[in-house]
Amino acid sequence: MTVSLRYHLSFLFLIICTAVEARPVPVSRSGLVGNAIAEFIPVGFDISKTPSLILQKEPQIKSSVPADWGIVPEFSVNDGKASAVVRLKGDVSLYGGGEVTGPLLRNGQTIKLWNTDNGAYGTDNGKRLYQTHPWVLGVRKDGTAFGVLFDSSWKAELTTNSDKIEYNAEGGALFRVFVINRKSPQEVLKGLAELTGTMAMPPRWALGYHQCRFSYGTEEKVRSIANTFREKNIPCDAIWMDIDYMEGYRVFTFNNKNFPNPKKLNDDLHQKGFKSVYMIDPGVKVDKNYWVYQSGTANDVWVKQPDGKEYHGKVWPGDCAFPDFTMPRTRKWWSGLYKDFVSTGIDGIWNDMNEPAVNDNELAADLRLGTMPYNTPHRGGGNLPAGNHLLYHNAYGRFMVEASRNGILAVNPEKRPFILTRANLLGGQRYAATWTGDNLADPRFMKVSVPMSITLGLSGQPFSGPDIGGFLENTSGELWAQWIGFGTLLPFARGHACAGTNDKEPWAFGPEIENTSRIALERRYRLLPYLYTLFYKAHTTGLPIMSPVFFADLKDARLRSEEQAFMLGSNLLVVPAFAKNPALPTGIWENLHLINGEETDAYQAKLLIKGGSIIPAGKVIQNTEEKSLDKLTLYVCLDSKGQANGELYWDAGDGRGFNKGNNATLKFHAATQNGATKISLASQSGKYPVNNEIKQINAVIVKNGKAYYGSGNLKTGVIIKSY
Ligand code: MIG
Repeated sequence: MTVSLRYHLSFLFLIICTAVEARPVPVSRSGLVGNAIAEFIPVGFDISKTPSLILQKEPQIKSSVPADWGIVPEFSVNDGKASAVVRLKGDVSLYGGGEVTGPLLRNGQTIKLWNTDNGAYGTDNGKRLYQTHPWVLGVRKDGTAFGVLFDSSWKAELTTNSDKIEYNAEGGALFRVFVINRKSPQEVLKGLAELTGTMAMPPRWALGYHQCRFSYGTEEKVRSIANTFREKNIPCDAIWMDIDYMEGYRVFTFNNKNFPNPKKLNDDLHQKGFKSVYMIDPGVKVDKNYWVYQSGTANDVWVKQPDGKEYHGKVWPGDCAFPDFTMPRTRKWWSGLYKDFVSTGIDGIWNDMNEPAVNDNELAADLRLGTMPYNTPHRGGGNLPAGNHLLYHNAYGRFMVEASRNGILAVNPEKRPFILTRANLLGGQRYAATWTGDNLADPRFMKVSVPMSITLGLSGQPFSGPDIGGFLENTSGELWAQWIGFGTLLPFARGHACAGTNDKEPWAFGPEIENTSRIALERRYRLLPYLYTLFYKAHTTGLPIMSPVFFADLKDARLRSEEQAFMLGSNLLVVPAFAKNPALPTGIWENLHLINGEETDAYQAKLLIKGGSIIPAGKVIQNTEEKSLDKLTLYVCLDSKGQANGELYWDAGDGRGFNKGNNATLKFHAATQNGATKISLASQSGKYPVNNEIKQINAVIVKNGKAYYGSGNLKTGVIIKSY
């Protein structure tokens, strides 16, 4: 090749590269829409083409972005695909991205935002899970922080490198970017909640332990599981009905043979202090004699193919039609389906397979999508444009749970709905809690469940947890014991098992591990007052329930990637038994023992209470309907000045009264003088008569590994001398 030809070729190469190079798109408008929250709108952004499916409400620009703002997105269109880049300076720890596997610290990670039924997700195929959270949290060396929200639901890729955050959509429609720039990650997460809303306050029973299996196949089996919990005094609040309760997997039906009397079953469960949760999938069996299919057809709610024919995909029942949830009338219709169903006394709903997952194995290998084809049209309506599946796929589950929630609320307006969903979109925390899908009974999945749930909390979704014990494959007693030893301390605590696997109830692994399970669950129930307080905080502010350890000390660089241990609120540190050399915060932290014998059980996570804090704990109860607060125990760990503070939030546990002042917040304070510590009620607000429930208070000061006891009541406080 001559030099000149080579020159010409490289010149040509350059031209080709420039042709597919990103076309920069300037910002047309930007401004502050809230306290240290900036909105950046690119030229050509059209809200009627890219509606926000994430934001809680349309923000208003109030003032201009300060000149020293620093975190500014650069928009471009690259080969017809919209993208945004945020360049970073200095040392920044990156987190977020919602439901992800892999490490807590996300520097150098890429994920696909395309909700996918990705069971047994591993380090290789786990770049793409069931949910979409186009959100990154950055924490600088000094502890100040920022968050970047890409307000788009398109199929996309999100890369979090130390020098830049990149979001590349697979569609051309430009989208907005929101940047929150505040003094701490906690403040940034509050900002995220200001934009996208918070988790609705769940009913208190949802904080209890949940027992599930695919499936407890008959009413008798459900009853015997429930009875065994009570006989064995193992706390539990809910039994779950997976798909086999249905008639041929037809949603909103009951199988006559195995579930002949769901009303009676639910009543009986209630009698014993259990709640019932039933699964509902989006796929509706194509069956002309099935009322849901008939009424969906009559209401013209089904997703259609580009040629106008009804789209059918295979799921459990065989050929299914799928509600086009982008249409307001579909959501209304779907809400209405819950009326008779929930009226049988159903307490909670589980929405699964709503990525939507479609079994399309019969398609050619290169078309195997596991969902609808990309060009499947969705009709939209209301504020929503018509758009194809690439735009709406990631919002399918979110629209479904919004409709489910509204339907359940309409049946029982005085009850707090509880919905668990597998697929969701950032913002969807307003409608449903989540779990981390089909994990494997394997220590690797046990360990990764910690950073997974922390990351969900750092992405606006505080109420999550894994299938304790692992869903797929058999679980050994050793793995179960390890997992339940800390799994009961995650926000959502449910044991689950796939069809064909061994029994995975707390007693299934012999008497010793049964005892380990009991202790682990009793610890959770004792912590209910503290947990409930954290849930309320999450509901009102958007702060996570489960947090990374570095939240304890934003300036301690050692803690930034700690992902074995975690925090519950800011006063309790949890160190799972599997943790090897976890990086823990400095300062005063004392061991907290809640249950006799727990300290000798090697499977129990270590609990550490922070110096200067008071943790309210209840008594051991078998379910959350039982009164927990008498006696109330205040665990106290004094700071170097002999002081401590703590808080308890309480209300009726269900209903909407808590929103109208029928709640109680008690603040406790401990102060030390002349060797005696007085622990007392410092303030009380709210109308809920919690004082009737707390007749006695026990206080326990933990210091240098020893415990010192005293008792009193709300009026007298507690005085502990000589320790
Ligand atoms: O194709 O309903 O993730 O928890 O047990 C599997 C049966 C469908 C997937 C869920 C799992 C559930 C299972 N479902």
